[in-house]
Amino acid sequence: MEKKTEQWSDKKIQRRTFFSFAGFLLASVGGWFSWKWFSGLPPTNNRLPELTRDVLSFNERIKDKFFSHKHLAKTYPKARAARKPRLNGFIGIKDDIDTEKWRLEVVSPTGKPSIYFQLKDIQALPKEEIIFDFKCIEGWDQIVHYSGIKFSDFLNKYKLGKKEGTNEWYKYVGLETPDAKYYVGLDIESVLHPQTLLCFEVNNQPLPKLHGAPLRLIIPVKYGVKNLKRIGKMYFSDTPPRDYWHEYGYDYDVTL
Ligand SMILES: Nc1nc2c(c(=O)[nH]1)N[C@H]1C(S)=C(S)[C@@H](COP(=O)(O)O)O[C@H]1N2
Ligand SMILES: [Mo]
Repeated sequence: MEKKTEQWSDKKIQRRTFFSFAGFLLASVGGWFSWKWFSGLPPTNNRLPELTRDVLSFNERIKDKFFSHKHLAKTYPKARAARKPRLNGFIGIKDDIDTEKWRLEVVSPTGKPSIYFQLKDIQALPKEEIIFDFKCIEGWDQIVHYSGIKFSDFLNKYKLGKKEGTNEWYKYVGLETPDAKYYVGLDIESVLHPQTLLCFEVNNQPLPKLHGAPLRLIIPVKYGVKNLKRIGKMYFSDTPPRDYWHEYGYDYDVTL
């Protein structure tokens, strides 16, 4: 009885050895043939650029994930958001504001008259929300829940931010409070980032005055300083717009 099992297992081992060796042979021969096929393709063959393009765009995707403005900030479940988000920085928002009379002024880069938007023009776009870790350069952070519209949707819908008659974006966007006391400059890549929002709600409620009513910027790829509250004016340029904290020596970019 014991003898028999031993014989069987010997046979099994032999069979396995044979198959794995055959598999190895097949793989090598297959590999050699596909290499022959690939390298032997005439340069005019359409399949060749297609294959290399696949590899290139794969590399591109990896690069974008780790090194570009396109990476997404981490998001959290709503339950993690602060019920009473911290308030910080009140430059340009201390005066009272009549949100009915408020308008967002968008300055024409070519000297035409400004365009003025009401809140309802902004709220006409698809609503988006984000729950993310808001980080202030002073050293605190907090998970917050904001809603608004994508900045990119706003620009695309109202055809703003591109050079006249072209498909080319201006390199920067400038934002200022209505009294021009606080102002920031933003690179266009960060403005067009899918998580960059023009917000009118926090925790599903209209923005309180000190969080930037009626409209504030939420730009999760940057530190708090760039998240301008109470936007009054927007403009476009190819040179870096003036930036309040940069004038006090902070890094212009403050990308996280
Ligand atoms: N108008 C205006 N926006 C501002 C500031 C400011 O002083 N004035 N401070 C900035 C800074 S430094 C931070 S950390 C955030 C704080 O936003 P919060 O008060 O909603 O938490 O607002 C930013 N936006
Ligand atoms: Mo901040």
